[in-house]
Amino acid sequence: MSAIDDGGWHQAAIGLGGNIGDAAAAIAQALARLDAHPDVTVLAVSGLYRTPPWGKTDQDWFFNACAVVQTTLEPLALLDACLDVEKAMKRQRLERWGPRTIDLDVLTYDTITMQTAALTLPHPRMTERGFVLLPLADILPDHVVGGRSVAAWAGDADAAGIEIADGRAAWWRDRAGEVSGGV
Ligand code: PH2
Ligand code: MG
Ligand code: MG
Repeated sequence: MSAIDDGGWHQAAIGLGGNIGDAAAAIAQALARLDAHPDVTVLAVSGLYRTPPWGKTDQDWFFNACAVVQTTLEPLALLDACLDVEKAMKRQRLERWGPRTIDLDVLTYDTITMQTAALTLPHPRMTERGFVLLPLADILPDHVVGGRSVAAWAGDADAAGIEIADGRAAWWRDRAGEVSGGV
């Protein structure tokens, strides 16, 4: 598909979260690691959100944030870059939808829809998840997913309990330095 293989820049949204250890610092470090990738530039980061656990509710609250990145990587290569960040940070995950130190999910990539074993775009559950939609609406409100804007989805989302923990634009640059270890 030439829209992907043209060697140019593409815009993708990434969702980040965690609820083991200092998850806010882990999200910040993950963003710094992504930004340090030669083929990925972080363009915008949402506020840092504190969110009640979704799906599996008997676990700690999460920190969540979303980022818009510019990339020359194709979708599956961008997914690999995200998984590489999780691996480099020695991600711990106990079970599906359960506690984890850091999670990076590719949410959208340009306006592409695709369905493979490794990656479905847009992320199949993003329109049900307040912890994704509220932060994403900070930075990509007009982006259309499933026929509606992110802002419209966010307006209808279950926002119960979701709080902004840090609304400063550069919150992640401050906190990325709190965790040692290079890219
Ligand atoms: N991630 C999950 C399952 N549930 N709940 C919140 N609040 N935040 C998350 O990032 C999250 C979740 C699986 O990826
Ligand atoms: Mg996830
Ligand atoms: Mg994931």
